[in-house]
Amino acid sequence: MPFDRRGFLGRLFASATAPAVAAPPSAVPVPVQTPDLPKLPHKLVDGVKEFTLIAEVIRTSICPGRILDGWGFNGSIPGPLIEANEGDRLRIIVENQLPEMTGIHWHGLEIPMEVDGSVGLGMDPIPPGGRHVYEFTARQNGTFFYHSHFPMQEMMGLIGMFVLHPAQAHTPRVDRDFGFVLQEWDLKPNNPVPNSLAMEFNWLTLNGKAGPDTTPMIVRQGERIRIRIVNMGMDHHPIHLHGNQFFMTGTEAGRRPEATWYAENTIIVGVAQARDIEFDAKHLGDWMLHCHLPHHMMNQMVPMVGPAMHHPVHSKVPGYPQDMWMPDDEIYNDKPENFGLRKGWSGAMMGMMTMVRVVTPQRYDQIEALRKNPPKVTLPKGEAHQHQHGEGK
Ligand SMILES: [Cu+2]
Repeated sequence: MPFDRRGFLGRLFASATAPAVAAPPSAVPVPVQTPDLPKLPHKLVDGVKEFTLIAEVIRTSICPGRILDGWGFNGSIPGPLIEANEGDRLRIIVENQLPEMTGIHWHGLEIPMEVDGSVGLGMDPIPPGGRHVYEFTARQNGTFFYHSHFPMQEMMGLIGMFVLHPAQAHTPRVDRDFGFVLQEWDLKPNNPVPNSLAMEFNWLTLNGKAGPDTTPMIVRQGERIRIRIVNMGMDHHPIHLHGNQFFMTGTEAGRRPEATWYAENTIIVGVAQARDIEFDAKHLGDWMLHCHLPHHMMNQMVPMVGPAMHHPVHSKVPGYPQDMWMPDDEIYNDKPENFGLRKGWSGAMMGMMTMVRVVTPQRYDQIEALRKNPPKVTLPKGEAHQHQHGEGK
């Protein structure tokens, strides 16, 4: 897509000169979709939105056959999305079902120090079996996150996205709003417990899934899309979108002025940062969205050591083998969002990788029908579809 200079300058000009006109009431923000991740429910108690966040040990699967025994929230690694509005009074009850103390920090929020969650400075640690009530008014909007304020617990998975919506949608209003949490895992063979001391990682996930097990984003051609990405690992991730230029419209500190936007197709999401990108989905296609670090586009990397490296083929061709191609479509084709993908598609999807599928209205309706009435899933042998809740009790 060529850079749409006229459109960009037109918007820039308009934002610089047009009087501030309040958006119509229909322009409320669309809810955020986090593929493969649940949303944390809340109840309204005397005008306060009350959430219960349970830190616990969780067994999950990041790819068929690859179990992760990590730590997360409410049965999910990363934790479920917390979604609320600017101006809301929030009460978040954190229950610690971990075998050790913890404390949860609300990253990027301007709130009193006593509820910031920095253990030691503003509060005591929450002991195992204990609970702590955080209550504050949300005075910002944007993409934030929550995480354990103990670093090794972060590396075990205790992280989640926290979105605060403005009262009226930012302009241009998006039709769809997606959110992803990036994580890294060092999983040794035959050990589902991540090595939290690692500096190198062999499994890379988006919302707790490695490609091709990540669920694609489905959008209709012509819609405007926002994707929010949060990174809480050891590495910075250059996230690349195929076939579409986008604008970075927000950071972990909220919305950026439109005059500062410029076109990109790769954006570095640094550690502890959030990045919002937006684009008009003009081009039909199954467009990859992935970290571009070569190692992060892989699953189950292993060093080239040991007897296998002395095999005759290996000694004739130094460095062989390197890349692999293991399409296994049938494991994933039961997922409605994968309907209609080209044969062999799963061979291309690994590691920190997902897709934006820009589809025709007809294809969109087909996928929607499948989502409402999902096909019967036949899981292959060895599939780890376990989701044990509350193991840490
Ligand atoms: Cu990366």
